[in-house]
This record gives sequence, C-alpha cells and structure tokens, in this order.
Amino acid sequence: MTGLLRRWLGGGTSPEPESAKPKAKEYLARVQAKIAKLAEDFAAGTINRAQFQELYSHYQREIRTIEQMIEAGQGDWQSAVTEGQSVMIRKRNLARAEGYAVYENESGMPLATLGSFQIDSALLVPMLSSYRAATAEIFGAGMRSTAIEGGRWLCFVPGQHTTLMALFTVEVAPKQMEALEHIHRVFESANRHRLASPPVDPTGLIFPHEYTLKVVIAGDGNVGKTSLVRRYCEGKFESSRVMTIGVDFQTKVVALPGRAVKLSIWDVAGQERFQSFRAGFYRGSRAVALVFDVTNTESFAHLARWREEIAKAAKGARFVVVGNKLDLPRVQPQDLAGRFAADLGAPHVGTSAATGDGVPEMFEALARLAAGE
Ligand SMILES: Nc1nc2c(ncn2[C@@H]2O[C@H](COP(=O)(O)OP(=O)(O)O)[C@@H](O)[C@H]2O)c(=O)[nH]1
Ligand SMILES: [Mg+2]
Repeated sequence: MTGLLRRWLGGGTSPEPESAKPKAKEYLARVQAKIAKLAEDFAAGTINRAQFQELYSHYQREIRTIEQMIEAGQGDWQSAVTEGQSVMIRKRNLARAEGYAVYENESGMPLATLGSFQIDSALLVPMLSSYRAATAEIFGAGMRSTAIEGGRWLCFVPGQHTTLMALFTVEVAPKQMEALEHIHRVFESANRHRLASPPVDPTGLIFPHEYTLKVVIAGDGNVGKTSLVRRYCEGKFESSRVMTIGVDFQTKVVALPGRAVKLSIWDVAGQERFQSFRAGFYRGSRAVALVFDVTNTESFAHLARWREEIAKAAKGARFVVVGNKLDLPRVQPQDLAGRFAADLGAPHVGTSAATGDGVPEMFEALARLAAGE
C-alpha cells in the first residue's frame, strides 16, 4: 500500500461527497489486490519483466490519479478509472515468437526453421557454439535466454541431438520458456530414430504442435490466394499459374508465442460456378482470410458477399482482411479496406505474394485468430 493511499484510507479531511468515499475506497482496494496478484504472476513466471513493470506503474498511476481527484474534491473519480487497459498492457508486452530454428548438435548445422528466424548467422554460430560449450560444463543448466539487437530475445533449449533456438520480440516469461522446453522434448523424442542416424533428412522430421486449426483463404479468382499460400508454405512464387480448380489444402506449423499450432490452410476456388459446393469447405474453419487485389476495386467490393457466405456456414469464424499485390500500383483506396476491416473487428494486412511482404504477418494473424488469441 502506498503512503498516499494509507493516508487517504486512514481518514483525513477530504472534501468530496461522503457517498463517493466508500466506493473509491473499495475501488482502490481492488487495485491493491490487482497489484498483489501481479506480484504473484511474476513470481509464478507467467508474465515477463516488461509486463510487470508497465502494469505496476499503470496501477500506481491509477491510484495516484484517483487520490488526487478525491483530494481536490472532484466527485467523478470514476471517470479516471481505466479498467480494461491492463489487458492491453499485458498484450502489448507479451513476448511473441518470431520464429524457431533447430540446429543439429553434432554438425552445428540448421535442420529447420519455423516462422521467421532472421538473425545474422555470423552472430548466431559463435553464440551457439559458446553456448553449447558452456552447457557441456554446467550440466543440466537447462535453457538460457539472452537479449540481442533490436530489443529481441533469443532462447536456447539444449537437447540430446539438437538445440532449439527461438527468437522472441521481447523478453520471455519463464512459463513461455517452460513451454519451449516442453516442445523441444517432444520434438526430440518423436524424431529420435531419425536424429540418431545422421545425416538427418529434415523433410522427414515432424514438428510438434498443439493442434490443427482449419483456416480458409477466400476471395475472388485471380486475387492471389493460391500464390499467398504457396509463398507461405513453399517459399516460392510463380508469375504464371494455372487457375485453381475446386479446393486445395496445405498444412503448415506456425510459431505463436511460446507454442506452435498447425494450420490446415484451405484455398477455396474463387470462381462463382463452384459456389454450390463451397459451403461444405467452410465448415469447421476458425479463421478466414478475405483476400482482395489492391489493383482491382471489384475484388474488394465482393468481400462483403464472401463474408456473408462464409459466416452462414462457419459460425464464429473470425476474419482477417488481406489486400494483396501491394507490389503493383494500388487502385483500391487503403482507408476503405481499413474501415471494412474495423467494422468486422478484423485485422487488416497488406501483402505481396510476389515479394513476400506481409505474408508471414497474414498467416500469423490467421493463426492467432484461429487459436482464439
Ligand atoms: N504482381 C503480383 N502478382 C500476383 C501477386 N499474387 C498473385 N499474383 C498473380 O496473380 C495471378 C493470380 O494468382 P492466383 O494465386 O492464381 O490467384 P487465385 O485465383 O486467387 O488463387 C497470377 O498470375 C499470379 O502470379 C502479387 O502479390 N503480386
Ligand atoms: Mg487459386
């Protein structure tokens, strides 16, 4: 309890209306309880330092503001209350996994990367080997994490055959690190036969994920749906492609904060003539990308119809609005798309399947929505 608060709760000569006082007192006590809970959360490792620090100062600020308003005799202290903001602070400071990389201990070579693991290998390789030398000495030292350039954090999870490295946007909370350790343990045990007989063929490995979530890529024909999926799943782009007939689907493990989920990505043909059997494909989807082509206003105008058709078949599906072909001169005004997305409560992402810009963001948004984050 702060000195100010104690002074205030202890009585004193506050000039505010008597009725406001017990309520304010009650509210301040609730904030104090939240601070106590915050300390518990940090001690339990469920939040990181940035989350603790900012939430703590948020609560302190709130207490101080209310106290000052009460002292000044302002009855409307409730207007200063910002409940709900703490959720935003927690979210803003949550460490998000940008990507994972699995290195083979024996050869020091990368076996696989998931998500975007953009880190200079001139930095990485010496770090990895000095890290491995250190853990060999301090047996059982377990996982480590370290700050790297740009405020990002790199986590190391040593295993028998491989080392998992995970790149996070900010410092991770201990619980997230535990989750990583768990993922890696499952990875090593599931792949132990392949890992034990080098050279390891990375294509034969399986990557643990929590569950498979179905997502759908919808929108008119020719907006670039198939190209976006190809770019994300196969890392390539072909400028001339045969139009999609019917439906295609691919799966891909996506890195989310401290965990991985597998998306099964359904690419629905945009052609009107297939509408009769489209409904079936929407069923069970958790998140949907409504894709339009920024050089084609009609493709944007049709999104409302796509949304309606999908909402009927997949109740509760969430949406992300995607403007593709950003590498070309834009015709569809950006603010209209932004407003359309905001009305749906949907994120709005700009992409280019041709250059790859925005593509990971699009699929991560889908994964987060599908996972219910
Ligand atoms: N310049 C450019 N062309 C694209 C992009 N995405 C797709 N295309 C092209 O647009 C056409 C239609 O793409 P496709 O993926 O088949 O569209 P879909 O019918 O929605 O699946 C193809 O010729 C692609 O090469 C992009 O981001 N930029
Ligand atoms: Mg297609």
